[in-house]
Amino acid sequence: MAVTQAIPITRHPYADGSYKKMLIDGQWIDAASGKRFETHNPATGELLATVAEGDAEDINRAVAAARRAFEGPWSKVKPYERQGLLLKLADLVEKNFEELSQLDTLDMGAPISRTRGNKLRVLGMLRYYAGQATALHGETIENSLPGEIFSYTLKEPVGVVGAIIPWNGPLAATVWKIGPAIATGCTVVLKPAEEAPLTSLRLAELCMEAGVPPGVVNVVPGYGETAGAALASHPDVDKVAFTGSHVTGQSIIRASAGNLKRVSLELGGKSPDIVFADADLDEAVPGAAMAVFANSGQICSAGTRLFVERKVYDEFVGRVAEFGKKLQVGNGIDPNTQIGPLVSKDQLERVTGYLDIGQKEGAKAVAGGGRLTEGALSKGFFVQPTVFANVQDNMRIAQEEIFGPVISAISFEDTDELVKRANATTFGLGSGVWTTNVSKAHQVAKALRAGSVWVNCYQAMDPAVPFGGYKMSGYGRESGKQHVEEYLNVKAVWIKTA
Ligand code: TXE
Repeated sequence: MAVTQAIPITRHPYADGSYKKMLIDGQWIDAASGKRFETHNPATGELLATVAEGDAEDINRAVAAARRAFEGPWSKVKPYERQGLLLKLADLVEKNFEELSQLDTLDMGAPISRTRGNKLRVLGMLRYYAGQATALHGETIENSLPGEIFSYTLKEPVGVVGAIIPWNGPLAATVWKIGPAIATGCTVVLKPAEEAPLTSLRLAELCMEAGVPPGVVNVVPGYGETAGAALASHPDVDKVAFTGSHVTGQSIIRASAGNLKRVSLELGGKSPDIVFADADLDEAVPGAAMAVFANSGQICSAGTRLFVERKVYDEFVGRVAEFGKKLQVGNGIDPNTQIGPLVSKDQLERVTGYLDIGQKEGAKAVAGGGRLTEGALSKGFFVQPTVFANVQDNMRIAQEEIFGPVISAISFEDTDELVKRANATTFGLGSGVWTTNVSKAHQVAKALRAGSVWVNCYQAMDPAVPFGGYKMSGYGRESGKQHVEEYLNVKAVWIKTA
């Protein structure tokens, strides 16, 4: 495995160690408490910025601003004008994309090749939601009542949306929440993750520059237990759109009960990635490896349970291990880096904890298996891309979300049995099938209980294609027309015409 050594990092204009305020009602302000927190580069430990630390009082202020905007001038803004704002924002994001991708890389560690590679998707999302803004419509419905009563539906924005996002892709996550809110005429209070708040704040600046009116997009950085919990339980928030862990997802549901706010949840996973012996193994080896190693395994739909047909198990797992060993691990800002650090010390401890658990459970690390501390890497949270062989279904490394670059390779023989085993998880987010047999691909795709099935590819995403979970991976869909529906209420109108 190659290791990227220290490289000089030019100071980023938005991560130069200075102080960043929060955005409420179009104003950049301090936290009511005056508190601040620090955000660091997980590759080097360097301080990137201090950030205003919002808590319940700031959430109250932001929700009040979002409510005023929702009931005031924003409600008069026409669909084509909301579309124009999103298109303007997309142009600004395009113009500033290099800066935004560097900011994601600095704040959460992902390789710059990955954050730059998100361009098409992020711009596509904004332009897709722009298109949706002028495509919202209800229905006229023929009813069976006696007499002359006409019925139709109106689609109305759900109201003030509390958006709570994680750190594993801040730019895309922010756009995924703000985009549908603007498209539908909602207003939003967004709480970025404490580990990586900078890109959301920079994007909020671009929203202002695009002309998004005050109060429509508010960003309150802070911690989950304070700012996040206050948003989830706020009586004047109409919907919470949450992405994060299933445990926090459960607490969001409990917190939402007070005013029965709408909730959509995009949670974790333990996704099966299934390789049949008839697959094109040359394609499947890098495909299955990067289904986990991409973003250092910090992707909710990563294909972490690698099921391989017994006939090719040894060969295939050996090749995936070799692939993992050759990956270039290092500071994400280096264009040659393929695998960056984990986001935080907590995440490092969690992942290395699972590396120990895997060994103790009797799995064999055929690649990686530990932390990386040589040279410049000693300052960051780096873990070797790891492949565990001889994994059994009931091991913790085969059941629990690790959220690190760790593959658990499991063998199978019988296809019917395999489907049951692949579905034997509390999660249901992603899944993969590698085969050259079209019938088998369709059969298995139908039988898997997961929100996405990728056949002979993994992690393909498009703004028009819905993404979301079954079971404990959450509910609601992001992307696609289903996403926009999550931000709309349906009103039935009855008119007696005679
Ligand atoms: O998640 P949290 P963490 C999984 C992954 C990871 C684990 C822990 O397995 O190892 O979760 O990561 C906010 N009320 N995923 O601790 O706690 C928090 O501030 C309201 C999968 O980062 O879910 C942050 O903004 N909000 C995942 C956001 O929730 C609260 C991505 C996510 O934090 C809160 C990230 C509370 N009580 C982690 N507590 C995915 N689905 O992609 C925290 N938050």
